[in-house]
Amino acid sequence: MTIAPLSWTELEALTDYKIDRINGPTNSQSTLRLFGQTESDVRVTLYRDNHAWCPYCQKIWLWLEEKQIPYRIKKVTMFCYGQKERWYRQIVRSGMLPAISLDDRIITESDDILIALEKVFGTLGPGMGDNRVIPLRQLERFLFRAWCSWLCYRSRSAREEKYNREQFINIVARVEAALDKTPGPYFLEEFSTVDIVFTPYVERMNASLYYYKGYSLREENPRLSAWFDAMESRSTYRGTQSDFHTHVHDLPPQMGGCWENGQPQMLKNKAKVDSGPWFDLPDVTYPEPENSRAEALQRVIKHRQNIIKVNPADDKVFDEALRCALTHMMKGDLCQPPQDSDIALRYLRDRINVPRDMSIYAAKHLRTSLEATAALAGDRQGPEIPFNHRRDQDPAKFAAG
Ligand SMILES: N[C@@H](CCC(=O)N[C@@H](CS)C(=O)NCC(=O)O)C(=O)O
Repeated sequence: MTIAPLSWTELEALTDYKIDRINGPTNSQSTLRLFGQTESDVRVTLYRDNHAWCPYCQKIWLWLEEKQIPYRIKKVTMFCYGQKERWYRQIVRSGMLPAISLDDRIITESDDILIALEKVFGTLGPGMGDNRVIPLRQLERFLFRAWCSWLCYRSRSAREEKYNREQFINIVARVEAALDKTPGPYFLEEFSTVDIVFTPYVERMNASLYYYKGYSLREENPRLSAWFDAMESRSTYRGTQSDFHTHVHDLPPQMGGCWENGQPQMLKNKAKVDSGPWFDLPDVTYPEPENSRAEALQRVIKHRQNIIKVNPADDKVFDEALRCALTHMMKGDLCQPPQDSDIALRYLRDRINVPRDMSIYAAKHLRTSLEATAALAGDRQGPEIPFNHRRDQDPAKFAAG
């Protein structure tokens, strides 16, 4: 039995999700963070990408959040998503992200930014130049390069694929050994800049190797697994954390390609990331917050006009289909969508961006309901997600917020 779709007014009544973007937990929608201080205390502006995707931006973002430095956020479009804003080119000619303005001085390059911030606001544990930190920063770069060699170049033979995998796993063993040197879960005695430096790419490695290579970094390495769990105990990290689907489809245009190895485990993992069940993925372990459905609902309601406008389906058809999916998400009962809305629902399922749009658990619920509802209409997939660019996600098509 299926139920009738709720109206937008009825759906609105089912969510009271609200966060304090300025002083509340880390979130990707803020344009000002004060941590209980006043606007006149703000000395820093962070320029970061609209999609909360850029790994080097995540480094600076996390650091500012951990140190609770009041700052403003200005969002900029990355080349692969759309047109770079002219005003940003006037500040940073290359258009590269991140940048900060610190007391009106523009600084680029994420490591230089951290060093400049440390000089003014103090370090987070030992600083970037400390001799406990430097070798670990180097290890992070070794890991990054081994990951790129395995993921971003097409192997010419099974032997080469195996070699690249082994090279990566050897460096992971060094990371495990480094984590093993301290009694706690972090790289040093306490949480520090080192954990921040490792975070962006280790998160992206976990997602991409699972999907393109059938290798589960987080599950196969106990110390890294404990490290991820510890990171997820921090609301700062949770606010910046992305999910597998977002990463695996954002990475190819940024990295110049990501190559599948076609092995059975890889194919299974890929199917799960693309079509669910999303709750079975090894991308998150902290307990799900009670309000994650309400969060997903609130975020869709807020942007529903644009979501409907950019969808390939007729507006009226998709409006009803979307309400069916949201009704399913909130009530748990299936709701028959209009004929031929399968493509439209899967188009949206594939374009939820975490954490830009919502948090990881909210996205899992929304993807699940979009898929369950689409399955009632048919088995057609939406248009393929582009591999060389992501202009299907051009922020210019969406209202700010
Ligand atoms: N070495 C630089 C690398 C920064 C970088 O590669 N940024 C990329 C995004 S992750 C970028 O801005 N690309 C231009 C664009 O995509 O618009 C740093 O550490 O800040």
